[in-house]
Formats: sequence, structure tokens, C-alpha cells
Amino acid sequence: MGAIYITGSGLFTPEQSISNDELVAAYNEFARRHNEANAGAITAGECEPMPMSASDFIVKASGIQSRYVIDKQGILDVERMRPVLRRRSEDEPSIQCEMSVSAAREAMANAGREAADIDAVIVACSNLQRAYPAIAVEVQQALGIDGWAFDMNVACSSATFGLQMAADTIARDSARAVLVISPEICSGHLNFRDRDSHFIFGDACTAVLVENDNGQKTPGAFEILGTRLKTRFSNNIRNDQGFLNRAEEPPRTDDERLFRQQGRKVFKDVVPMVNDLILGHLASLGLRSDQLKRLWFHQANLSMNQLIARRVLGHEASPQEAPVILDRYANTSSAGSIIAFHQHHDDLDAGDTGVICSFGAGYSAGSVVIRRTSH
Ligand code: CO8
Repeated sequence: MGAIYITGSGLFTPEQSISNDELVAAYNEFARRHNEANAGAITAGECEPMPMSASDFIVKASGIQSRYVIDKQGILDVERMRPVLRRRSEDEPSIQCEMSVSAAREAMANAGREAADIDAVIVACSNLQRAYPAIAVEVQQALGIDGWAFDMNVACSSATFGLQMAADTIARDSARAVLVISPEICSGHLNFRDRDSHFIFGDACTAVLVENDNGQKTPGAFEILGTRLKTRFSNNIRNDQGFLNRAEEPPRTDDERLFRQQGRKVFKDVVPMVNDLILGHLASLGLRSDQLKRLWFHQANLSMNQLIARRVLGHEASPQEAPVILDRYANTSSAGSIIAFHQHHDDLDAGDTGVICSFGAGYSAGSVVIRRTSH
């Protein structure tokens, strides 16, 4: 079996962005109206007032300053508080296909590859807009790739799980090159009326091209030294949106079909899980953590990333060692660690080693250890 390479990456970023202050103003106005409309019941102790949100809390608790979204107006409209998407006809590309094609074209251009060089497309993300036909097959057609494609979902770890699927596929000679694409429209599944989570997510799409040893000739390619995945069931991050919703009695409310989590518990459970995963993975590859030049981590929470990085490296990580993109992008689910990789790899030298690591719902975590081949 020859070596396997990441030869290119791409990123689609929506044009619109929402600051914490804008988001908090919309939420607080909603809460104020709700409390005013229910003043009698609140005074009688029959219902709790909705608490107010605060930009200071958001920055301190998460490190997030703003997020990109596909539709700002609908989210900030206090009467609506969810994006407005024009319903497209079946003859038009879906919005996830459009984002995917944009990110994929950049990844292909960076690698110097054309559709004819690629055999497969994996769309790996948390938030798929439909059950079938697979978004990946639509993307495959839009890019003109002759081969096969499928969708997969492992929540925030979808991209690293997709990278392992791509590497395994190439190792077995089932494809020469595979695109792994993560079109995340998290704003569609986020409850902007929930104070505890309204600030967490943003939208973006990433693409990574994985190739067989042809990739060695690509300037700046990264060899995949190994991949390792881990899952453990937990109810602490859930989304119950699904095709059985319409059959369930009693029916779930809208709020019950959106993202919810026990953030503190997630933090406590996931940090040790990710430490063990990375350190075990490095040991199995005969690597020490002081050989890691870069940690491209899932971008959910700044202090969580700093804590994991400190435990892995044995010292406080500098911004160069563990780049942060969540300040501008917020949590873009599976796209986060790949955005960090895409924006922060150019300066690495041949022989430099790093780890792309995701973690999230499931629980799920994925580690992909890579080494720069040339500059
Ligand atoms: N403004 C002001 N105060 C607030 C706010 C707010 N917006 N929210 C909460 N507070 C208050 C709380 O009520 C609490 O008050 P008190 O102390 O009086 O009880 C206090 O602030 C502290 O609250 P928390 O304990 O909840 O705050 P934390 O410090 O734990 O921070 C975080 C909350 C930021 C959520 C943090 O726990 C965190 O980031 N945890 C990690 C979570 C994580 O990594 N999750 C991964 C999720 S991603 C994934 O896998 C799902 C993918 C699916 C994508 C779906 C797209 C929608």
C-alpha cells in the first residue's frame, strides 16, 4: 500500500456575519416581549421569566465574537428568529450543493486536479438538508466526477470520520482520489430563542482532497500518517429532528427538534476523551507530542481547546500551535477543524507534523495525523 496525501483544501464562507451584540439585541428583545406578554403568569409564579443574554458572557464562556450565516435578516427578525431560505425547484442546485461545489473547486485548484482525476465524493456533515437523493451525488454531478458518492453524518466529527473513510478507500485501491466535503448550515438547526445556545453556531463549508501516492508530487501536500476514531454514546448533545417526528405521539414541539446540549457536561466528558485519543494515536505512530508543530482542533469553545492543547503538549499552546478560528466563525460543526487547517498550514516546513482533531455529539472524536512533504 502506498502513502496517502491531503493535496488541497477549500473553504466557502457566507457573505453575511452577525456580531454578538446584534445577536444578543435580537434575543433580548424577544425575551422582553415574551416576558411582557406573560407578565401576569410570571407574577403569579406560573411561569419563569425568560433570562437576558449578554455579549460579555458569550466571549468569556466561549471565545466567540461573531459568526457567518447564510441569512442574517431572518435570524435577527424577532418575529422569526431563523434563516429565510428561498425554496428552490428540483431543477436548481440545492444550497448545500452550491456551497460544496464552491469549496471543492478551491480544493481541486489548490491541488491542481480536475474532475477526471477524482473518483469519489463524500459529503460529511451534521446538518443534511434532505434524506435523499444524497447531496454528495448531486455534488458529484455538478463537478462532473465519474464515480460514486455518499452522505454521512457523525455530527462535529463528520469531517475526520470522512477523512478516514477516504484514506481507507484509497488504501484498498477503490479510488485514486476522494473529496471530503462538509457543508454546515448550523443556523437551520439552532434555537435562536434559547439563551444558553443561541450564540454557539455559524455556517460554512469546507472541502479536502485526499489522494493516493500521485499526491506526493503535489507541492505542499500533507501525508496522512494515520487516522483514529472513537465514539461513546451520550445524550448530552442531541438533535431529534427526523423522519419519524410526524408519527410520534405526543408530537414534539419545534424547540424539541433543534440542537440542545448540557454544555458543562460535554466539556467535562469530552476533554479527557480527546486527550486519550490524541496521545494514544501519537504513541501508536511512534510519535511524541513535542514533535507536533500544529493542532488543528474542532472549534467549539476556546478554553476547551486551550485545556486539551495544554494536556497534549505539556505547555500552554501559542496561537501558532493551536490556531483559533471560532472567534469569527463560531462553531461550524464538522467544518471547524478543517477551516483551522485551511487557514493555518502555509507556514509549515517539509517534515512538520500536526493533528486535525474533531470532537462532538455522539460522543464522537477523530484524530488525523499529517506531515508536510514539501513546501
Ligand atoms: N448570556 C448570559 N448568561 C448566560 C448565557 C447567555 N447567553 N447562557 C448561559 N448563561 C448563564 C447560565 O444561566 C449560568 O448561570 P448560573 O451560573 O446562574 O446558573 C451561567 O451563565 C453559566 O452557564 P453555563 O454553565 O452553561 O456556561 P459555561 O461556562 O459552561 O459555557 C458553553 C457554556 C459555552 C456552552 C460551554 O459549556 C461549552 O462550550 N461547552 C462545550 C460544548 C461543546 O463542545 N459542544 C459540542 C457541540 S457541537 C456538536 O457536536 C453538535 C453538532 C451539531 C451541530 C448542530 C448545529 C445547530
